[in-house]
Amino acid sequence: MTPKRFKAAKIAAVAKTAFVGIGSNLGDREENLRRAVELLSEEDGIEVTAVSEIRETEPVGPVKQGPFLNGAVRVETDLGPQELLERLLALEQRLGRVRTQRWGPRTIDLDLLLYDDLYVDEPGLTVPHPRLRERRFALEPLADLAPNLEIPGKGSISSLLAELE
Ligand code: GSY
Repeated sequence: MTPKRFKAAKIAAVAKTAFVGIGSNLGDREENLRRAVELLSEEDGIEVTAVSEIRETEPVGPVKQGPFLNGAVRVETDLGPQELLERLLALEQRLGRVRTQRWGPRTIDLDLLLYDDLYVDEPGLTVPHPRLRERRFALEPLADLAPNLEIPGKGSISSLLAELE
């Protein structure tokens, strides 16, 4: 009997769900975000499964700068969290991000917000993102995609947003 042939899947059957925050406040912000999502979806081992609403948000933090466009993306991936983070950093570079000033303006920001129900605290990798709780600009897009999602050790996204009210 001839074995059935299957088209190779882009990602393994056992994939993890992760959420990536996207932001831009330099150059053509909308185009930067659009291109980031496009490149992310072209990466091996990453499938973009949902994109939140994109919102204009006031800058948060110590640096005076222009407003951001922020959103979030849900991905299915067979990469581990460290490898996924490395891909995000490489994509930021491809999209022209130059790290000159901490907290400063940027063409693109790709933040690993959540990876499955994993809690990791290692040098260079903290998941859930360490400042997620304080960041309405990250929580609101996450709420578009998964309002009832539990953030390990912190509660649901909607309850964290309610705490910010
Ligand atoms: O890592 C976040 C970069 N960032 C942002 C942002 O994405 N949005 C808003 N509204 N303020 C910010 N401040 C910083 S730093």
